[in-house]
Amino acid sequence: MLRPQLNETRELQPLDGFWQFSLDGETYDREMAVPGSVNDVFADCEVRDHVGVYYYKRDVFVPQSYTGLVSLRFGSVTHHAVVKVNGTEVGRHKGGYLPFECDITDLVTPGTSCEVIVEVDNRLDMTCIPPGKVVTAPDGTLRQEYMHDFYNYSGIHRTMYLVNKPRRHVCDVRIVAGMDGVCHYEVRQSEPGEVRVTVVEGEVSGTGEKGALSVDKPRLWAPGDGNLYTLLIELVDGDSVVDCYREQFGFRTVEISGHHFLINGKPFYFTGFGMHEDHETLGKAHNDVSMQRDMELLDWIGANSLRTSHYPYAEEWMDYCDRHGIVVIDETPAVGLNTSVAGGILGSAVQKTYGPDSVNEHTQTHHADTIRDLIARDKNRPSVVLWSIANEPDTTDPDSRAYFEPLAKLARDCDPTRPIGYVNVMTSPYDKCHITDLFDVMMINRYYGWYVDAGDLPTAKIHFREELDGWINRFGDKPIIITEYGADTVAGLHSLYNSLFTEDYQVAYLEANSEVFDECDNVIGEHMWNFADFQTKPGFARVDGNKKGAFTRDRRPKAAARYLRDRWTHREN
Ligand code: GCB
Repeated sequence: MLRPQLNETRELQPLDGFWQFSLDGETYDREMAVPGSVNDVFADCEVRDHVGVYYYKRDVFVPQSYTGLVSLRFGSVTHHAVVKVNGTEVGRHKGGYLPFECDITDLVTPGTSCEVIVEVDNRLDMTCIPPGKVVTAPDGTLRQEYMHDFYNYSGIHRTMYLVNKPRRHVCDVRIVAGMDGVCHYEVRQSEPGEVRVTVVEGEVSGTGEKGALSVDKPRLWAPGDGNLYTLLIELVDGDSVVDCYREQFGFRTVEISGHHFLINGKPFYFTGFGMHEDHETLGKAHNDVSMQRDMELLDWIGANSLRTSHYPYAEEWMDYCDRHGIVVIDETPAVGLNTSVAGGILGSAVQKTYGPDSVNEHTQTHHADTIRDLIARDKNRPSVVLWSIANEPDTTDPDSRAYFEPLAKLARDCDPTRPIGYVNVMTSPYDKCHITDLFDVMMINRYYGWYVDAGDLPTAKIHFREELDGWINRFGDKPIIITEYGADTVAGLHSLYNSLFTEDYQVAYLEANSEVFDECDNVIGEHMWNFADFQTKPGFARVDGNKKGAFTRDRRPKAAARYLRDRWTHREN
């Protein structure tokens, strides 16, 4: 899906700001800022603990110039949205982290205003990605249960726009551009007609919906070097351009050779983090300044990459990574497909993961939608080098194969140009996992020295080495990325004895893990869990959230941040 754009033929207007807000759709007695998570804003718990639907309302002025196709475009609404204009439903969307658009052309009159209501439902059930379950408490109120380890923030999380585009318009473009300087493109337009395409910086043009343009001696997009080009697409009618769209792309190749992950033919070693969109008060809402701060800290610490754990991040993140040469493992919101995992890897099996009352064919259908939509959104981004189709699903159950095989195939069909993977959980080791052979890269989350062998780093190292050997022996010479390893750490807590939860232990833990990575040629990347402390659902295993950050939630460095900076800024890639 293309992002809205302001240009010669298109207009847009952000609808950020204060909306009227209601819990019952009748009494609008509060206001709520957009974009924002609703949960940490109000001083009382009524909104925070509300399980169900809530309502945003405002009048939106449609400018006189909006005479084309007028739509409302949402970056993300978590988790379900029903959109109404002047009382008529114009669209609904399931899934909290991907964009959608509602056409409102026939319901609005340019030069007048209309009433927009967005009904947001924060409930997760087993057909959702991520899945969850609503239960009724003894006092009759509802509780949301879920199996992932981050707080269920909800709301209109990203900027929404009022958009005007020409009736004949560019619907989509797919660009594949490698080191050879050839930009293959395929444009989809709303109705047939003449198409002109130009690589602006390369000064080469062509015509037709599909073709290839060659740029002489292209400046490659590479890690740390976000060289971007612009493909200008013009829909032509006689002498006039009826629509145009500019899509940025980069010339680069990604491939796997043995255990190497090659970017532009050179082995790449991933340093960085699994992250979260998570901040005090903002919750999961996108904010440019907060994001920029995170990116600056990534640069300071020597991270060359990140994983969008555990859902697609705002498009602003992806733009930034494209521009700055930050390598991205792009993940769907499929987290928590595992009944034995409740709150990180703690917890015990309550029921079988795959089955009619649990993760089922409806979950799989929606999971497929998220794969399609994620790839549709990010397919032209040079920063994205690998699709992660799930985090820590249960893959010990033989039924996991029937669930994942079609999804892996779908991801490959949607994008034959990038490798695919899924992130493996510690409770599904090499001898129990039923799906790893379906993927190109082994991504594993391991907590030796924390969830197992806690406090005993010599034993942790032995166990970790044994497990890595096991993966290589069973699945052959494939790349392994350690997508999570970490230890909860209270900033400011110290000990001479490497006691758990201290900054000293976190550093010792990282040292021990790093030693194991450095001995194993197949390990081609390390993403520490997590970049920063983040909010989780309440539970005895979490003291005001997950504390595995290299930075605190307000982005102050722990000792671990300096350790990683030293390690990562001194390594050659
Ligand atoms: C994991 C999960 C992550 C948790 C982490 C933890 O394996 O992927 O979402 O936050 O463990 O800290 O327990």
